[in-house]
Amino acid sequence: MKQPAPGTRSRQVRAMAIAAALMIGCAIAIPVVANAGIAEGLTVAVPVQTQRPHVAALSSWQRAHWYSPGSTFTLRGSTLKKITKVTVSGKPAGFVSRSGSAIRMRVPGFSAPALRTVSVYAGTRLVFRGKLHVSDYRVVTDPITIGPFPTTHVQGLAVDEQRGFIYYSMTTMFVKTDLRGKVLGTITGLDAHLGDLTLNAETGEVYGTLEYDAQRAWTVGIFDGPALTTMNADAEDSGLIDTVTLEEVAKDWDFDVDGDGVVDGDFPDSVDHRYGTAGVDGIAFGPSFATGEANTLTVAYGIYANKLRNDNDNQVLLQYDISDWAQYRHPLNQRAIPRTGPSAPEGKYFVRTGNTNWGVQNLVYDQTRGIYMMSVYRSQKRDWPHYGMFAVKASSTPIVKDDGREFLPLAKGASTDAPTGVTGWSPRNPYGLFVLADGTWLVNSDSGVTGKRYATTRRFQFEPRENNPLR
Ligand SMILES: [Ca+2]
Ligand SMILES: [Ca+2]
Ligand SMILES: [Ca+2]
Repeated sequence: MKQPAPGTRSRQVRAMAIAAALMIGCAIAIPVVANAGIAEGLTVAVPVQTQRPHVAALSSWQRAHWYSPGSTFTLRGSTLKKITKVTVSGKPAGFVSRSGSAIRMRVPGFSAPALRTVSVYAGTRLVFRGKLHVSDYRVVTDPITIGPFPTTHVQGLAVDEQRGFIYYSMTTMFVKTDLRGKVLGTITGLDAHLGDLTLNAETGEVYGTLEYDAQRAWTVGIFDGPALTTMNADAEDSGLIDTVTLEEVAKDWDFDVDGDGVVDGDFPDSVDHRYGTAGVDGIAFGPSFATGEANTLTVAYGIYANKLRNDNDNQVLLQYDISDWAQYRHPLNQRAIPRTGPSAPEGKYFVRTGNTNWGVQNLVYDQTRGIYMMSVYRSQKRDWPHYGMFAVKASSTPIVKDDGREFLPLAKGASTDAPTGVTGWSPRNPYGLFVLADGTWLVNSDSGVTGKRYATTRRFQFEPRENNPLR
């Protein structure tokens, strides 16, 4: 390529600088001695911007949230009047409203959900670049109904916003859909009770409570959700499920409470089974109560309803650091559940709510409010309130009782029962809960008959002052 003659390049630099200065309209020309290696004895005009349009970065909330085409996002900053164009991955975003410090933009449509680049221009000049998750799906605004499935009712829900999947536990079936509810795969052949679900956002794997009562094996089933792409994949042959057995649960279930030398079988009226332990159900990832460490797994007990004993008036939560669980994971073998797992949890906590029918049904962590929420089938005991949801702050300090047990206080609900001090909410029974990164709640309801069962997922805002807080 031919080199420009000495002076040509410097004239171009100067012309460009002056053009830029004129475009901004308030530049001041300052004589600058250019690098002698480029040209000698030249002056160039350097624009000084006194009113540079400024766009603040998109907030982490905006980046994390999935936007549907047609929905809006907001750019904030100062002196935004000069902004002439905003694009999302090259497609123009529509101005909805603008003020001096905020512009609301409409998200353009795309054929596939992805992380999209937001570019903001003042004239031809790019003044900001950021990222927004854009999805063609409307999971979060429209009700989704799936089914019918040849099972009993829906038990749990987990949503992977990043990868675009929803997972359902249908008691004996595991169902994967896209964010519109189109079924992408199912796992059948589960000879167990699959209860609540949760998502390990780091790996995309789904963790669910999987009970093999006849073998007295209470496990966490780890489902390779992203890899499930077929209908009726076999629970064992597909290789999609690992189990980790929780021996702590077996220790409490096997406890001979009345000391007659015999541990009763699996029935609610039994006096055995310490704390009324029936198994496991609620499960959620969230912070550790002991260390605050994120991505700690909490598993809640299923508890028998029994009005004739008092050691069953608490929910029981076990917390596990799963970072060393690779050593315990074993492919599902339903004839002989591998009893590999941690011998004890990192933390074991009691929450006084009164006895409830089957303990914690759904456990979720709401990161925007810093609370764990437990939904239950209500208490049958006369002297206790019959709330359906209870919250515990992740930051709460456990209170150690004389017998060494650690108790977590309830966070204040919409109603409080003065005699017991129990506080909570009274929603309609959810059959699966999940809280999205932006703090909106997804709630399952159940319909149909056994053998032809449907699940419907709806989006709600959580209103902590309302007795029915999900509306
Ligand atoms: Ca006994
Ligand atoms: Ca359940
Ligand atoms: Ca859960």
